[in-house]
Amino acid sequence: MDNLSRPSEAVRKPLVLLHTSDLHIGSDTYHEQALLGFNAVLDTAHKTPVDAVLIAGDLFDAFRIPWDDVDYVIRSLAKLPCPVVILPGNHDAILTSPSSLFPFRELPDNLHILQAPDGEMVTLPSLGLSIWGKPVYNHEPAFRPLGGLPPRPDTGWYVAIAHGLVVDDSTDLYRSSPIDTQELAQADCDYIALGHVHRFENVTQVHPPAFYSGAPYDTEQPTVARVYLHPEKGVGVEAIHLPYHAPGMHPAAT
Ligand SMILES: [Mn+2]
Repeated sequence: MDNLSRPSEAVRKPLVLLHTSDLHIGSDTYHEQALLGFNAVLDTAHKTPVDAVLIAGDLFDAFRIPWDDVDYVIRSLAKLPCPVVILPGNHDAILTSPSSLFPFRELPDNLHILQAPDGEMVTLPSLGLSIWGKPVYNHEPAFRPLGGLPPRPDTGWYVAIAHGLVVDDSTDLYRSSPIDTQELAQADCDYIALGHVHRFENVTQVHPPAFYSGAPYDTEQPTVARVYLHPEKGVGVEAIHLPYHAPGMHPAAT
């Protein structure tokens, strides 16, 4: 056996990912709108084929929200015909507290919640896709959402998920959960799926493509991002505009 007999890098197949964030289910301020936004994301995932759904943080709004909301969200995600990878954001204490999802006993097989404080990798062999993310346990300047991104796996596509604020330079590092432009530029992966800012935004630093998906409600331009991973054409990202339901508060980042 020599090196030549080893299989080369697994063939990357074209994939379509649906990238969302900042749904804030259970919000006191816009409870119904949050559910409408979530439903719009589900509709998008059901109507057009997607290989995986990525939720880049703030799926839920707070630790104490109606259990019916949690139950509805988990059961709805379970009905999607693809894997769902969830990165807890700074509002998602319900996802990082060991016992809070206990009533489910077992979570649905297609649900992957990245809970390891130092970051966690999910590998989906059937898709040839690895996804890494570090959940927000402490929303503070010392927490670096992209810090410690592991080296690229040997095979397949590699996507990072991060929930935090992209800052222009080191003078902005007093902000909580900062992601600086150097980290974006140096990340050795194929796509960075971002959450925390409630608007669709391209923050790519030459490479790799890095986008905020925007929120599916709570903004006059609700969006979800569709990400195309193609072995020859490269990576493409488009904003899918969702219905606008009602006026609400418009925080740039909460
Ligand atoms: Mn957030």
